[in-house]
Amino acid sequence: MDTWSFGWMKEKIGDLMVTTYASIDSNVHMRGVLRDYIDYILQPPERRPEVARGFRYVDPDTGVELQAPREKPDGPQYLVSWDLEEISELTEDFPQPYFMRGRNLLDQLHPVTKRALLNKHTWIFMGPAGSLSQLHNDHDHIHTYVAQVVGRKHFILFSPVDAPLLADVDYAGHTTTRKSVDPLNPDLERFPDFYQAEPYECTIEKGELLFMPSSWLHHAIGLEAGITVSKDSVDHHNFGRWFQSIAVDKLPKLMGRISKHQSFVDFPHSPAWADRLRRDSEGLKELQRLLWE
Ligand SMILES: O=C(O)CCC(=O)C(=O)O
Ligand SMILES: [Fe+2]
Repeated sequence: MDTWSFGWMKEKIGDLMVTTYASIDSNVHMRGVLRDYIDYILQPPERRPEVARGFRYVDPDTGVELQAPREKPDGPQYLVSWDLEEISELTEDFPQPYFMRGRNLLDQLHPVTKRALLNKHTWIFMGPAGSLSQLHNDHDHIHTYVAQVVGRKHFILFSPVDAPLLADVDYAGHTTTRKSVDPLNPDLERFPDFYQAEPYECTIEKGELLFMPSSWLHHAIGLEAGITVSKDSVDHHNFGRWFQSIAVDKLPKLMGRISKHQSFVDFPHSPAWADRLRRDSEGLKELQRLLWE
């Protein structure tokens, strides 16, 4: 069986618990098993239930089960940014494309460092027709590629130069989530200069790959039931912005994560600040105050 078919996924990893969102930006989260989610994806839209069989709404922060979503779902259930590194036999199918081979800093980091500092860098997006990723740019100014494995997906991209016309952006031109324009239905009161921005549109099909350089904004919508894999990269073009983002802007978060990481916990002579942060959550707050106030 084709490894990357829905059938293979159901058979080999169908028991996995997954969390789906009502769009990349949604606070409506649902939890259930992958097998039931794939059945939901493959149902014709007119017969698709509101929630996949066996799935339950969960609180986005605590994961605790909810009777009803806290807001209206803005799209069908979407398995967003699922960590492909959980499924090691599949990760190997996604090396860097030829133009990034040997120059992606993230590939050269020790796996433990990468996990502790940076979390995950290879993602799957899986969903039915209509799966929605609202306009955003990616975390920490990474470059990314999206590889279409099953189905077709439509993308609208904008250059970072146009970002202020399309979204609330921070000092580094990075979008603040949930605040960008919907390019398919722009709110011209909030984004009066939307039509001055230049959109680039494309549809990617099975076997095609779209490379999105650091800070390019993108909006994606599934045209069919599909699977997309995306992989991050950092090279000399975005190193400065990436480093600024992970090591300066997110320093408190980063230190909290490092201090709790297994490799530090196991290490008998960890620095005093790491010990303190581990034992004392107030320590982290204090550090945050020091850095930000
Ligand atoms: O496929 C999608 O819905 C969005 C992909 C994306 O935003 C990404 O890989 O950065
Ligand atoms: Fe993205």
